[in-house]
Amino acid sequence: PKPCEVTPAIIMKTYACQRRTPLKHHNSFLTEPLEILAENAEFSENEGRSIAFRRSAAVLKALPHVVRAMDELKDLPCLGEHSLRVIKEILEDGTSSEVESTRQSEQFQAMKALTGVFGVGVRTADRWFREGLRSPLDLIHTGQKLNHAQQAGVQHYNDLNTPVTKKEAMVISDIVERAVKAVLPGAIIILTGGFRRGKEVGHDVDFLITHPEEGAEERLMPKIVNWLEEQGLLLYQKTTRNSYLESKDGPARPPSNMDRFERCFSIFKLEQSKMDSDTQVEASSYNSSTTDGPEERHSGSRWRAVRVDLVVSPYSQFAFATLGWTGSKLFERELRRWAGQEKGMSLSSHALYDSKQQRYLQANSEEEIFAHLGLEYIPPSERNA
Ligand code: DGT
Ligand code: MG
Repeated sequence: PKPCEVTPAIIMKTYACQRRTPLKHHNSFLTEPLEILAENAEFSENEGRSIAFRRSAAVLKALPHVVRAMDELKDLPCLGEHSLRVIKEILEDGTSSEVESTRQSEQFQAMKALTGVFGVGVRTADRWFREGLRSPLDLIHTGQKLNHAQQAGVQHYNDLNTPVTKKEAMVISDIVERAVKAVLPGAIIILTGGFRRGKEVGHDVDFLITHPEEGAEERLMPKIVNWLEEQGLLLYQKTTRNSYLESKDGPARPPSNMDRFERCFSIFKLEQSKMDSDTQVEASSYNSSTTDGPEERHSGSRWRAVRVDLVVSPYSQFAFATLGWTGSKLFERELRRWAGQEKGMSLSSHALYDSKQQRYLQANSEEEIFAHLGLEYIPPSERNA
């Protein structure tokens, strides 16, 4: 070793979309507690506070080493006073009292359980909490009025809270591919969301579908859904129609970051082989009955419920949709913030609008979008902010 080797200073950029954030990092012992506080802030609808904790956690995820002392953090961006206090406590005592009491709190646990029901958001969960409800079972016992999504959410609660494996995602990919190819030959289907970023498990499986011939994708979703329903593969689905295309004056500037694609929130019935349900998952549910009673489950667990999101995009918006649906959620948020605050642009999953030039910037790939934004290209596997 050279005599006076100096550790090079780490240059940590401010926006998560300027940095590489791998899936596996060195500081989970700090990021997980910070994300508990972020989640708790979301439960009380304190978005600013939640984002602050998530940004702090994201900076630590991008560090190439384990944090051992507070002075290693002094030149890092995004670490607010509160996050630093929590980090300090963990470095000194091994745990943070605030995080541990949050984890143990009745409110946090109830909100986690209630928002864990598919179709239930923070508002509804909070109302139920204030009415004294604590778990999905309480919803049944007190005879709460539930919409269709929530009914499915309660019915398949355990399955939907069991992480989806990559293997299961691959089986579902095959099914979706068969469905789409059957109703629109030549269509393109990509796996987006966490699995595209290299995650081993997810809470759902996300797909984006398009066709190279612009317009061929219109009204595609009902056909896909029909095909899946005919095969008995769906336990629940709700399709929302694209309203972006239908606005009066052509592609209006997207009003918010909520996108307007044709989208299907669904729950798949995934057949599992009886022999070895851990290692062999099969997509063989042709002419399976629609029995969804627990009897079938107890006598061998032959299928399980999995959340699947399908999105259809016109070809001209496909690059934007791909970028927008790959995540992570914080990475997406940071991209939009960068575009707005640093570039005077407005980015959505449909388009990129340049306010200075007063025009849309076209792109055929994610690389081109990063280039328009003046950002170094970050591949999906390093968007795990
Ligand atoms: P997961 O499923 O928990 O393993 O993690 P992700 O990263 O797959 O998260 P997910 O499935 O909630 O969403 C995938 C990405 O899609 C997410 O990073 C942001 C984007 N996304 C989700 N919902 C919407 C939406 O309503 N509009 C838009 N534009 N993007 C969305
Ligand atoms: Mg996902």
